[in-house]
Amino acid sequence: MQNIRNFSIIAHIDHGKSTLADRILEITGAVSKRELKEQLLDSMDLERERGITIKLNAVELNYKYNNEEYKLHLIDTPGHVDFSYEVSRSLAACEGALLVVDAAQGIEAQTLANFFLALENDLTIIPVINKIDLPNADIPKVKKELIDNLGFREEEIVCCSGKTGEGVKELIESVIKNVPAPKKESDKLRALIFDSYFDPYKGVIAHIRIFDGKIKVGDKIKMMGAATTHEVIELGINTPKEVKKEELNSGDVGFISCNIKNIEEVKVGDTIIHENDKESIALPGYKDVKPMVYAGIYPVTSNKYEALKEALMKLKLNDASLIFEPEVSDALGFGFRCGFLGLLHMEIIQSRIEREFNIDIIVTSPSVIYKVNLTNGEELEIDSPTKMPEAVKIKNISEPIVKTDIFVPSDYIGPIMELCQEKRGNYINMEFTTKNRVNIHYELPLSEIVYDFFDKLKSYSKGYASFDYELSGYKPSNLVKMDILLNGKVVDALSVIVHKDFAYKRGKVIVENLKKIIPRQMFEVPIQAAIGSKVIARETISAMRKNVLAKCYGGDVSRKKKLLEKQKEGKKRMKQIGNVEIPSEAFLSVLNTNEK
Ligand SMILES: Nc1nc2c(ncn2[C@@H]2O[C@H](COP(=O)(O)OP(=O)(O)OP(=O)(O)O)[C@@H](O)[C@H]2O)c(=O)[nH]1
Ligand SMILES: [Mg+2]
Repeated sequence: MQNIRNFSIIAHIDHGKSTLADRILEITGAVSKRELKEQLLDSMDLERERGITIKLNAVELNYKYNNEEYKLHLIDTPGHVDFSYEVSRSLAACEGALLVVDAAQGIEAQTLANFFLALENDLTIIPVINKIDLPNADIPKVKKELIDNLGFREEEIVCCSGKTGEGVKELIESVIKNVPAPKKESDKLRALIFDSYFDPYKGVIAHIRIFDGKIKVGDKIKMMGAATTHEVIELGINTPKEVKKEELNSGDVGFISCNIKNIEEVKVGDTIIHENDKESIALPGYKDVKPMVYAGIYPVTSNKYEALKEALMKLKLNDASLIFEPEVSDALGFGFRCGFLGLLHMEIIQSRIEREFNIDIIVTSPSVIYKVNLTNGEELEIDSPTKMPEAVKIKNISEPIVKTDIFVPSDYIGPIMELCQEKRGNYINMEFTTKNRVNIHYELPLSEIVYDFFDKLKSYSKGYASFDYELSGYKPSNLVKMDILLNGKVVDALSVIVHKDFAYKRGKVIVENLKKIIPRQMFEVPIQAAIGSKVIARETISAMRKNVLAKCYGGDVSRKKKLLEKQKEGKKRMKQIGNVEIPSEAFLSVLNTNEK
C-alpha cells in the first residue's frame, strides 16, 4: 500500500488532460506506441467525435522509481462545467490531483472551480503547466497566476507538454514524491462505488475504490445503502485493458461484477462491506446533485415507452447526475421529465439514447425550477411550464439566480457587461487576476443562461471568455407563461415561461421558427403565441398537397418506390399533434433565439 498513488487529472475544458493521460500511459508502458491513439481514454464514440471527455476514466499503471515498483491509479476527468459531478466523484476516490493549466491560456473558470473541489476533498494538488510546446506559451505569466491567485509555491509547479512528452516523466515522479499513499482505517472491507455501467451479459459493473480491508472473488458482500447482498463473481482492474483479479486490496481502484440485473440495486456513492459486518459505518459517499435544467423526453412512437424507461435507467447507472420521472403530455403522450446539469448534458443524453439504445425521441424545450406563490398562501416548485397554475391564482413567481465567474481579457470587459445587462444581469464586482485579465461577477437569471448565453459569450469575447456559475438563490421576477397554438389548439409541450418584457420578441421568433420547420399540410395552419387568451404573435403556414410522385409520372416503378420510402423515412420523426404533423426538432426550436 505504501507504493500506491491515486490521483485525478483535473483542468478547464481542452487544457490537455486526456492528451497528458496518453503520454503517461505511454511512458509507463501501459500501452505500446502501436496501440496508442489520441485521447485513448475517451472511449465513447461521442467523446471521440466531439473531442471532449464526458465520462471519468480510471486506469492502473506500473512505474519503477528508485528501484521500487509503484502502482499508479490515474483518473482522467471531463473539463466542461456540465460534467463537474464526474470530477467530484473522481476526487473522492483519490489522494491527489494534477491541476493542469494550458500555458497559453492561463487560469480559466473551471480551473478555479476544480481547484476548490480538490481542496474540499483535502487532496494534495500538483500544479501543472501544460502545452509548453505551443509557440504562444507564456510560462512565467502562468506561473505567476498560479502563485498569486491559488497560492502555490514556484518549486511545486511542473511544466510539461502532453504533445511532445517533455516533462511528463518528472510529472509522474512528482506524483510519487508528493501524493500521499492511501491509508486504511481498519481491516474490515469498505469500498466506495464511484461509477458504474450496465453490461448486457454480466449485468451491473461497478467501479470501486477499496478504502479498507480486501475483497475476493466468491465473497458475500452487502451494499449498505441499497441493503442488498450479493456474491462477487468477478473482480479486475483497467490497464486500460480489463484484467481480471482474484482480489482487490485497500488502496486499489478496480471493478466488480456480481451478476446484478436489477439496476436499482447499485447506487453510485454507496459503500460495499462484507455481508456479516454489522459495525462498519458507510463512507461519506456523494452529495445528490441538483439538476439545473429540466426537459421532457418522449418517444416518437408511443410503443417505445418501456424501452425509453429502460434506456434512462441504464444511462442513470452510468451517469449519476441524470434524474427522471414519468410525465404525461396532451400533445406527446407518455414520457419522462428529466433533470440535467446543463444544456450540453441534455444534448449528450439525447444523443446517447438515440445511438446506444436506438430510440427516436422528442426533447421539449428546457426549463429551470420556478417557485410560485399562490394567492391562497401555497408555494409550488415548478419544473415545467405545463404545470404552471392559471395566472389569476398566482401571487408571484421567483426564478433561480446564479452568480458567475467570467474570465476574460480586460479588452472585452465592455462587451461582456453589455451582454450581461441584456440578459437581465446585476453587476456585483470584478477582480483582476493578472494585469490584463479579469474575473467578472454578475448575478444572472439561470433561465437566461439556459437560452443562448454560452454562444453569445463566445461571440462577444471572440472565444476568449470562460464561464462558471453557481446557484445563489431565488428572486421574484415578472414572468409569464406563453402558450403556442397550432391550428387553434394549445400544444402543451411547446409552452415556455418568459420574462414579460421579452415575451413579444420571443413569441415572434418562436412562431417564425416554427413556420420554417413545420412542413405544409393539406390545410392552412395558423401558428400563434399567446399569453392567457391574448394572442401576441401569429404566422400562417399555407396549405399544400405534397405529391412526391408529381415530378415522375410514367417512368420507372422502382424509382417511385424509392421516393415513397424516402417520404416515409422523413415521416418517422414527425409527431402527429391533433391533425398537424410536426417534426421532432420543432420542440427544441423554441430555444433558437436567432432574431433574423
Ligand atoms: N500543442 C499542444 N497541444 C495539446 C497539448 N495537449 C493537448 N493538446 C491539444 O489540445 C486539445 C485538447 O486536448 P484534450 O487532451 O482533449 O483536452 P482535455 O483537457 O482532455 O479536454 P476535455 O476532456 O474535453 O476537458 C487537442 O486538440 C490536443 O491535441 C500539448 O501539450 N501541446
Ligand atoms: Mg479529456
